[in-house]
Amino acid sequence: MNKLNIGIVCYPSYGGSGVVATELGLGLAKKGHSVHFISYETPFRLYGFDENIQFHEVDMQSYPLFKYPLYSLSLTSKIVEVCEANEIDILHVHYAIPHSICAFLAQQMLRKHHVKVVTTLHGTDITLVGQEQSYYRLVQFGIEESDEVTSVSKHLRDVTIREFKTDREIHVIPNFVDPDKFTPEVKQPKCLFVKGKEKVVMHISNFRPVKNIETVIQTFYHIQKKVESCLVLIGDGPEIPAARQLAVKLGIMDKVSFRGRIEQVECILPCADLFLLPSELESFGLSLLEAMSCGVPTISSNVGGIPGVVVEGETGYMFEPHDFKGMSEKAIEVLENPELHSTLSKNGRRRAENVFHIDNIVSQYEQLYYATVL
Ligand code: GMT
Repeated sequence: MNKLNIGIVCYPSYGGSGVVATELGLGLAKKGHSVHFISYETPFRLYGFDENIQFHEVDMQSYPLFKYPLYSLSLTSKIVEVCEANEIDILHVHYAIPHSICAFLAQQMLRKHHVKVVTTLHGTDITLVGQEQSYYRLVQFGIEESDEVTSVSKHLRDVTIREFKTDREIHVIPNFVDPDKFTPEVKQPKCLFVKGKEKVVMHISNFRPVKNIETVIQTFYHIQKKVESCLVLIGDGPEIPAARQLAVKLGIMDKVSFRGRIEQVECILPCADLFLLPSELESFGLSLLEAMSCGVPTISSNVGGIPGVVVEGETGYMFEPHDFKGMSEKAIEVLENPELHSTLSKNGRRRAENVFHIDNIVSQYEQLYYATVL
């Protein structure tokens, strides 16, 4: 098969859609395709050098007349420039808004270049932002006009079809993990977080309201009453101050460690004895999969696409998003029972390798691209 020239548009910030886009681009480049990332910053997991990868930064112009920056137009213009200069075959945009609309406009401008657009729906572009009245019709249009649309879970596909009243085909291609990168092998000394034999409970997210951080803190509050433990919070976002306040109010600040953004979470995840993710919305839950790949049992909510990732009682346990009582009781049981912990850990690792292996999923996207450019 011919190698393709692929443009990838994504948000570069700390969050699942940017991670998936970046890891996919790296995987495609490894297979010999030429990959061009387009965004306002280098995506946060894109580092090192690969001769098949280029990053193109969107140039933002300011002008006194423009009270608000015209990011979508600047992005469109950059897409056109990159496509023309690099004979892009496939433009794969991650997150529907505004990327699928910019891609559509760029496609119109590029008429003779025949660029095909693939849009991947990630979650909040459909379940939250896309539901805003001012964006709804745009997202609907982006979905209808893309040459192909994929979603990261069956649940998200079903929500999209229902909420956006579309009968177009949406391919489900799940998120993935590289099990050679996310391994159970401990790479950092645990003493970074704990002085003695305390268990490490971990949460990683972008600390947005949907992540339900209050329940993370409440759950840990009940865990630490029974099990000597600490809570390690990785990531940054608007809910950090409230989380800190609650930890202070509950008198557990000495056991809670706010670590901020960490680029290479694979170095730190294996230190965890348990991973918590009680989100109110989650179309997939990539951080759960990365924890599983590192052999870390998970306690999470049961919303959205999570039941497609976690196997109840085999790799972790799921509860209603605000059921901190149920979550903490189960967490204590897992932390106090080494046999149960080890079984969950092995099952999670096996599931990550067998069902969500990066090589299988990158091939699925590759097949879709070939079918689209035919
Ligand atoms: O909430 C986030 O972590 C960010 C958000 C995004 O679009 O960047 O994540 C969504 O996409 C991830 C990758 O496909 C999924 O794993 C997350 O479940 C999804 N988040 C939500 O649905 C809330």
